[in-house]
Amino acid sequence: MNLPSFALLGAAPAFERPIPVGQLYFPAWDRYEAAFRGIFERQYYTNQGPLAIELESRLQAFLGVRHVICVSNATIGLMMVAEAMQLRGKVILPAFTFAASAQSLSWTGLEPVFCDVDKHTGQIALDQLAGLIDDDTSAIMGVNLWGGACDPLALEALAREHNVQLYFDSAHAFGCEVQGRKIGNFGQAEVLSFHATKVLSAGEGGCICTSDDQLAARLRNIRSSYGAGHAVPVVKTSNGRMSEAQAAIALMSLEDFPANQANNQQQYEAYASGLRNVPGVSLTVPAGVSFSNYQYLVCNIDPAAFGLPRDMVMDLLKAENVLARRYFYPGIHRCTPYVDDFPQYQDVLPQTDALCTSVMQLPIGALLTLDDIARICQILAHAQQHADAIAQAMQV
Ligand code: T4K
Repeated sequence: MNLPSFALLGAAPAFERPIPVGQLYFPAWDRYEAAFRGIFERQYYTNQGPLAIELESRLQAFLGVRHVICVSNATIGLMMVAEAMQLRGKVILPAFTFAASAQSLSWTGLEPVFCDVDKHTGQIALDQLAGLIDDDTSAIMGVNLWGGACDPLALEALAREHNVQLYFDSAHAFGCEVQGRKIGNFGQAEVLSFHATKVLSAGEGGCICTSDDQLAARLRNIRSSYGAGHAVPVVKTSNGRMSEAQAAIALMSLEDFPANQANNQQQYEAYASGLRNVPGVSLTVPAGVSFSNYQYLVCNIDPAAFGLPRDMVMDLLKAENVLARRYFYPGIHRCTPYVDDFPQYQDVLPQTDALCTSVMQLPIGALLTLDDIARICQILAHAQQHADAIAQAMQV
């Protein structure tokens, strides 16, 4: 590729259609049709219908967990867990996460305490956690990031030692294993996302996993103010029900998880080999897991070695119709309302701030071929080779 052929500089884009990040798996139409015909025949749209019940029981078997409570999305799942665990005061979580992790605390009247992350893995910095626990701390929320894990076994030991509760935002971690144990089996509860961009998709959806019978009963009551079976006293109820349409899609996606995981892993390896010799691009290996879903392709751009800053690389890719994303930017501590309410975190999370400026997600998943990946790697390699000229042309 010669310099003038970059789309950012006026050439035709490398891809005719935008290539998004995210799994975005769409099972064959005839399977959709059959599943949705069943919903029409039963004339039952929602509220613990047969597909939602089947999904919960299949997930329990797949994950090896006692209770799976399906919900309409992971954000509401996190809010429900904070409420059901009867948390008070402060909850420690990483600042390097999606807004929903912290927002779920705001919705339940809890104070977030932001912890920094490890600069290599992006996972919560274990060595800093103990120093953040005080008398007002009721829980730690671990976030299992990018198909990796934040050392849930070490977190369990730490939570026990300090007598605080522990739960996980495992939105990114469906199917991942830590020392052979599936995500979903750690802490008091874990929340998984089944958003369309995730490896297990319900379009929108998620689930809560727990082995605690009482917590599960409270969660079922909070999920829905009626039709919840065994009633227990809860202060608040909501509507976190998963519809039959969502459950139908998730059941197909669950069946195809092994194939989608294998496809992601093959794509990860293709990126690893395609980018191996590109200066300034380093791939993040899924951390702390014995098995990953490989649902995110995360790389770091070192501007000095690459010759361009991360955001310029993203602009260049976008012009080629490659929709790379910055998960996450900015850190939650720099977002409203936390930036105003908790100014004490502005200068104490250096690794979070550094990752926010260097991390970039590239497309991986069902919409992509290995040829597409080879082209994306080629674009990056050529951009790096022509970085000086591109920077000059773009007047960086
Ligand atoms: N905790 C963590 C750590 C999380 O990362 C998330 C969500 C949650 C909790 C909460 O989970 P949920 O409540 O969402 O279940 C996305 C997702 O919406 C969100 O699920 C995800 N994490 C977050 C990291 O990313 P966006 O705004 O970047 O995604 P969106 O909708 O723009 O989609 C990405 C790309 O895919 C775009 O280029 C558009 C394309 N796309 C998307 C959909 C849904 C398609 O082409 N087709 C589609 O159907 O937030």
